[in-house]
Amino acid sequence: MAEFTQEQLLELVNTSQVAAGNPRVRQVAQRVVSDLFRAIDDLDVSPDEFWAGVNWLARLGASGQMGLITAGLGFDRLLDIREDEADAKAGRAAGTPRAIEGPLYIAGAPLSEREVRVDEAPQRGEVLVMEGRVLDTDGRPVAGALVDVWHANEKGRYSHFDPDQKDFALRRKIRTGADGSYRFRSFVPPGYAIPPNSPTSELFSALGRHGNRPAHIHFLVAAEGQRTLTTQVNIPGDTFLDDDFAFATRDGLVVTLEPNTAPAGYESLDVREPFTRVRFDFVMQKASSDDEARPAARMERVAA
Ligand code: MBD
Ligand code: FE
Repeated sequence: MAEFTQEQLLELVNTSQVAAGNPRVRQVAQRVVSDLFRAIDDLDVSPDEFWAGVNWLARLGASGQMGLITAGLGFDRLLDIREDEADAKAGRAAGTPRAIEGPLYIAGAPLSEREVRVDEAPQRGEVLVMEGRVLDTDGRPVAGALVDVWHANEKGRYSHFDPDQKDFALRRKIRTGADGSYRFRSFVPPGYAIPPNSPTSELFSALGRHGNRPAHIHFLVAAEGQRTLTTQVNIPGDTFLDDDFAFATRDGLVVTLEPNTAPAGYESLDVREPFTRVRFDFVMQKASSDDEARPAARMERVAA
């Protein structure tokens, strides 16, 4: 009764049940456990190897780096590819390409109407003004869209995850005007590198991989009746543009940096010197359900 082969044990683990539970959770858990049992046997994983893996997962969870690992092992991009495929199949592939949210979004950034300075004086790096409109797939402006923007500081670090930065530093929300327009001032950010001496860097060095992302700016764009758009734009010329550790860069999202020597018209953003201008319109798909239009980031969506 209590002596099992591997197969009998797996069957017991997967079928034991005293209540209905959640059928979908049962289905996914059964599959994952089955695949892991098989991997342990196929690869002859030793007890020390197994417990080293569990120890690493425990430290990973405690470090708050789960989202770095999902990105670095390609899961975040996989979900985007699958959504793109579903859109193509449904004949609704359109608008600005989606790009992964990443693990560094924080909800609740300060809201401004139409424009904002995202950074704070003193200026760090090249002055950047990014501007454009939020449009629907028919080219009509989306008024009152909420454009959440966040990016790394001059050291490649994100506020909230960095004790040296103020709350919501380099995180802002902009509501588009009647013509769908938005604009903001900041600086051209550098790339990002995973923290050294961390569970993530431990795995990446064991895999012989680097943990760099090319310079980028994140956006979460939400508007009534439109499908919430999560995307990023990339700064051209970065060494890691085609070698992103998170596999997240995409055609159509590498912006053009335009040198602009005439700051007239940008006084409200305190721009008084030559600056780098980026023009970019966000094009949103029409939402096919209220759920698709929820103005929520990935963890807000699934929070109990
Ligand atoms: C980032 O800045 C990022 O955007 C992602 C996806 C993963 C790690 C750091
Ligand atoms: Fe990022």
